[in-house]
Amino acid sequence: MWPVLATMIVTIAHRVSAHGGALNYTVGETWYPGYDPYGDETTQDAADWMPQRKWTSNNPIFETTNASLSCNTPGIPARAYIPIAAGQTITAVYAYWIHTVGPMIAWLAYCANEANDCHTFDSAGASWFKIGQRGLLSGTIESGTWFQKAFSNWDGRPSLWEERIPQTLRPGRYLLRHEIISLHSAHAPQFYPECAHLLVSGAGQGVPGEQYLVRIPGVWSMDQPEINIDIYQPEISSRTVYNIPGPLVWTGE
Ligand SMILES: [Cu+2]
Repeated sequence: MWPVLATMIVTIAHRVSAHGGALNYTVGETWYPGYDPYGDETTQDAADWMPQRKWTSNNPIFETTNASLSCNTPGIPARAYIPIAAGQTITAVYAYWIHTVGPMIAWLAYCANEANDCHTFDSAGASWFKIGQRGLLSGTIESGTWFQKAFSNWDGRPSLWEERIPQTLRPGRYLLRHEIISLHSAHAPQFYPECAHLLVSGAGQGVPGEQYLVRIPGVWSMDQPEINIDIYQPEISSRTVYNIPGPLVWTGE
């Protein structure tokens, strides 16, 4: 499995020179291919096996109010689901990642229509909650080690981002959203979101409270100093703390 995956990823990496996104997912030993933004659209749009919402460019989104901020452009729902048990870990696989500064956040949203069907669920109406976030691990905002910096690599191997589905989460169908925010351009944050469909099993009853829930777009704004930031400004560049904005992570406890 892994040599095949690595070969495919290197192929994609060579074809697409800039930026990036979540290309595949793994749960345990099982690999779920996502939407290849530079692959054949007709085949992928009709694919029964596709668990990732459609995206057609790995370019960033720049506007905090852009409707595509929820599930990228065009964000058309997928047909399939990645099965996962609450408490299990899912790994998002990126071909490679080149940016180094800014937070990375994993989100879930219950597909809150009558049928609990993500294929007919509009992400504009989603109530998102964080299940994990990764920020500045050591050093300073400008030159320290962010998770994003550790995540980026140039050696041809994929970058792996693991997050756990909260153990107590109520089972059902959910959107999973991986978001990388890159802050290397002063006052010009870049957002890289991709969404997948999850079918969560388990016996939990956990539902996050209102204080954990946000709309996307909505959660980010250029009024937030952590988003509208100039990391090269001396007073900011030397800081050793970066508070990831938005709600607290819901751990299920
Ligand atoms: Cu980029």
